[in-house]
Amino acid sequence: MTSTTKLTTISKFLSLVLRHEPGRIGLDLDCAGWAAVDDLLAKAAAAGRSFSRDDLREVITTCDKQRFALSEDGQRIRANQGHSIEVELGLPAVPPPDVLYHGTATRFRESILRSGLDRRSRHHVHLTQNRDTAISVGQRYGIPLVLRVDARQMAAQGHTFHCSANRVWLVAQVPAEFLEIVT
Ligand code: HQG
Repeated sequence: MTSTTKLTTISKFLSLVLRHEPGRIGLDLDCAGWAAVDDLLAKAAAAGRSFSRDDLREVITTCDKQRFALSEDGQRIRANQGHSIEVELGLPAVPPPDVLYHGTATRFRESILRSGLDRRSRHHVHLTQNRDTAISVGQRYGIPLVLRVDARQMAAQGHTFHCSANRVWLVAQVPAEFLEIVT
């Protein structure tokens, strides 16, 4: 059993190289964001970030947010969402639940109410069905601001939603008219 601290460190490293900067260790991702596990292990080790295949499996299976997925044959790994680099995850469009939530920082309140939620450096705006999850996402910034998104109306007006393998709801933007402050 690997320590939680070590698993968290590996998870953060995987987020970095699988979502944002594969080039930092010379890792190749295909257009759908997959990296070969052997290549990842070798290049991580060469960069001084050694961990085993078992460590990797443990991160994937125990990670609270299920951030990473293995291919069916176990040979490839990718991040389920959260990329800033260009990848095509191939997620189908799905009808959203009526209400979704977004957790953010109270200091963004005025800007968001003025111009809506935009995707910033990521591919999509990240939304959740679970209000508590939105609170914890917001708490990363300090005092959280939780917004309710009228996803039903958005979908009715033609906005396309996707749901990642780890149940994060993804949309290109949320215009301000669909937002309401919860807390
Ligand atoms: C904000 C974590 C001002 C937006 C979390 C957010 C999530 C605006 C920030 C995942 C704005 C972007 C994603 C506007 C958007 N004015 N601020 N018009 N529009 N923003 O990190 O949603 O642990 O890219 O509210 O749990 O915070 O990495 O997005 O605060 O699921 O797996 O701009 O990251 O998951 O920040 O977090 P981010 P996020 P992981």
